[in-house]
Amino acid sequence: MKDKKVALIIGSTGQDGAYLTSHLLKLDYKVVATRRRTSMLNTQRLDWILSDLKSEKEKNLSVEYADVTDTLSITKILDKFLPDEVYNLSAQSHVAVSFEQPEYTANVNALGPLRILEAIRMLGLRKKIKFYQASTSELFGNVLSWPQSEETPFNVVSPYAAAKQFAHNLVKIYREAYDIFACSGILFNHESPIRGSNFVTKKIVRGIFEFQKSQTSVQLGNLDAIRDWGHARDYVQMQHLMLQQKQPRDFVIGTGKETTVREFVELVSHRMGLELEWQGRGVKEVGVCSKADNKNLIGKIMVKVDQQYFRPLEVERLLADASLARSKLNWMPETNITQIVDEMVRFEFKKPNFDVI
Ligand code: NAP
Ligand code: F7E
Repeated sequence: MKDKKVALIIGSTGQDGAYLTSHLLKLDYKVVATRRRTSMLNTQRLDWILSDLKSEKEKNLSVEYADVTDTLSITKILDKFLPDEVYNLSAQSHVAVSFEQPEYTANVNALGPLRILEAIRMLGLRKKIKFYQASTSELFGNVLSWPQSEETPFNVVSPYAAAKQFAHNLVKIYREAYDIFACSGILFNHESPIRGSNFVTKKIVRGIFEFQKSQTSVQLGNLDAIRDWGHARDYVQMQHLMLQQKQPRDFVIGTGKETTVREFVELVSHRMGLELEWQGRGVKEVGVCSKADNKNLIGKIMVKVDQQYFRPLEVERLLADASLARSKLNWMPETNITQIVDEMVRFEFKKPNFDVI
């Protein structure tokens, strides 16, 4: 019998890590999934997504401590499990937080992948391991052309993106200098019910859910930012497909559809049976409830703009051209924005405050 492939997922407790772990277990991989030592439980997303995979999980999943700021832990885990595929999904992934903690962000997002690639090289595993790096549409930053493809020049505007650009360049350098099968997925925003609660989509879904219950308003920053939002479940399939190519290369992944933060608020409100009217401008803008079954909600402020959620520099508009992924890997996103909203809202009603321990 052929041995199972072994995949190491660094950052398995995050949104993508949980979906990818589930996807690879279903594809009959042995999965080594890393978690960080934290003072409270941090595996609830992984546990939730694997709850229907009990037997695969017991047989084929090993959850291990590792941290990309700790070279020894990375070297040890590579040496112990000798994986066929390594997915580096670890990051300080919040763009606004990267302005508050630029050094930490660079340590995790830039030096983290460096430590992994060097460990692969120094352990003599460069011919065995295929490496995936989680790159990002934030590399396009203050974008220089629309829509953005693999050919679009980068123009980063945050410490997060600067660190990710270092990692992106490094992947190319290790591929060319040492012949390591290494590639980067330049992924546009992707969401899901298990999106971290301080990203705007989850914050909106949770905020409007709370408004319905207790009439508290949700405070947001730039309502006019435009994003190309897809579903994490669709995007992790692409991460795996990228490592099955004959030759390593980087791909842009997105839906090719634009939505503003404001429109996302309207979609979520509508899905919850509410409508709102926008009043005022700039930091004085509010969204006032104009339709609801519960008449007590009408006239109440659902959404407030708050200066503290604006960033020192903003990525205003992103839109993917993922035609290379479509033609070379036969990949298409399966979930549209209305379905994403629907899934996130249904989850919030079933499991309010899921990630709050
Ligand atoms: P996420 O939910 O924030 O997950 C990040 C993961 O990295 C978590 O498992 C986290 O552990 C782990 N981590 C953080 N610091 C670490 C360290 N020092 N050592 C080891 N692990 C560490 O992010 P995501 O949305 O799943 O995104 C996955 C990757 O794709 C990230 O690299 C992100 O930058 C990138 N990306 C995301 C998007 C998107 O829209 N989601 C788009 C483009 C690129 P804890 O659970 O303990 O915090
Ligand atoms: O912001 C605006 C904000 O934090 C989206 C990460 O996964 O995708 C993500 O980064 C937009 C921005 O995601 C609030 O200014 C308004 O324009 O949900 P976000 P992001 O910054 O696009 C990329 C591709 C990654 O790689 C990252 O890892 O929404 N916005 N009001 C707000 N954003 C937040 N977080 N909170 C607000 O209150």
